[in-house]
Amino acid sequence: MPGQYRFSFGPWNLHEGADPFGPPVRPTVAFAEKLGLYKRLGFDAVQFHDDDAVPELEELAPEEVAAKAGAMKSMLDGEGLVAEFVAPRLWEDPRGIDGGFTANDPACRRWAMDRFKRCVDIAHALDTRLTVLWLAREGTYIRESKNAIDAYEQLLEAINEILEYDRHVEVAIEPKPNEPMDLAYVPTIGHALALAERTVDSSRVGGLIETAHALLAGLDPSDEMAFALSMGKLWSVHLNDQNGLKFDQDKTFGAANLRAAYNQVRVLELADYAGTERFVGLDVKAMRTQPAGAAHKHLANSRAIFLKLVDKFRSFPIDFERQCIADHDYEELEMAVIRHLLGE
Ligand code: XUL
Ligand code: MN
Repeated sequence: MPGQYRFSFGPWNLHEGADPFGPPVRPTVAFAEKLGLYKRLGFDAVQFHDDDAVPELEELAPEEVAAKAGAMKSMLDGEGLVAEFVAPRLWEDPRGIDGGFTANDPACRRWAMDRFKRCVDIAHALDTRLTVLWLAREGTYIRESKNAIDAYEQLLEAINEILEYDRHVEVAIEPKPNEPMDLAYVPTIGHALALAERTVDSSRVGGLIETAHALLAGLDPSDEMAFALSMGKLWSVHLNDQNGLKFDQDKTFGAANLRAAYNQVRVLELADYAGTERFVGLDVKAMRTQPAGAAHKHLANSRAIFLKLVDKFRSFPIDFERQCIADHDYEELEMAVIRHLLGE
């Protein structure tokens, strides 16, 4: 029996529609209202940034952070939801302007480390071991502004410090090659898992692969996932889609390239990802044109497309595939895939 997929998304996926060229176009949805949508849309878990869980945490004393994180846990319990992970949002604070762990200013590096520890405390309060590091501004606009060799050592030291701070915490690195930076450190899962191997406890450092981020690196998301799966290190995914090498679009899963989406589902199926009990995360944005009452459809649609592609994988004529492979007739196999996806 294959495992059952469980789905997650982040509260930022229900958003007001602002982009770099225009203001919000939809009213803010209150957090409690967002939580109410999860089960209705078929989701079991919430992805958190630290300040999604505890807003304005920089203004609060440690006891207040703990109390607010506890209140958030009760809200989750009330909805029958769990937290999938908590990620430190280092990229919005002025102290993170030059990157956190790789900032040139040592005071900023200390702040980033402290913020990561607060994030781990919040994860603990929300009853999850998993933290996610999207290394947003850990990189450069111009190469000469940092020593990249030192930067990789600083990232290693930061992860080591967090592994030692909490004996149970897990760190999943979410690689992305660019945006907001011109070039980011740790651009691919290969970089992330090589770094993981050098840490003091590599068994607690893995990866989260986002479709759009792999595409922005010019790589195939399903092969990136396969690499992490082959090492037992795919601890979450951010499924979405991306129409070429542009800004990070976070389109509905499968909306730009259905064949590539099928192959991501296929690799998760081949590895029995559902059996690992890790979540299928989405990181998708509603189109700016969506009216307020319909700005959640991208989530339910992405999940539905994922499940339809699971059915496609499970109903593929496997004997025919084997025969094509035995005959080296990959043209015939390609046609069979297309026919199957077209519903013939
Ligand atoms: C940024 C991105 C983030 C992370 C969470 O491109 O994907 O939303 O997934 O911090
Ligand atoms: Mn993401």
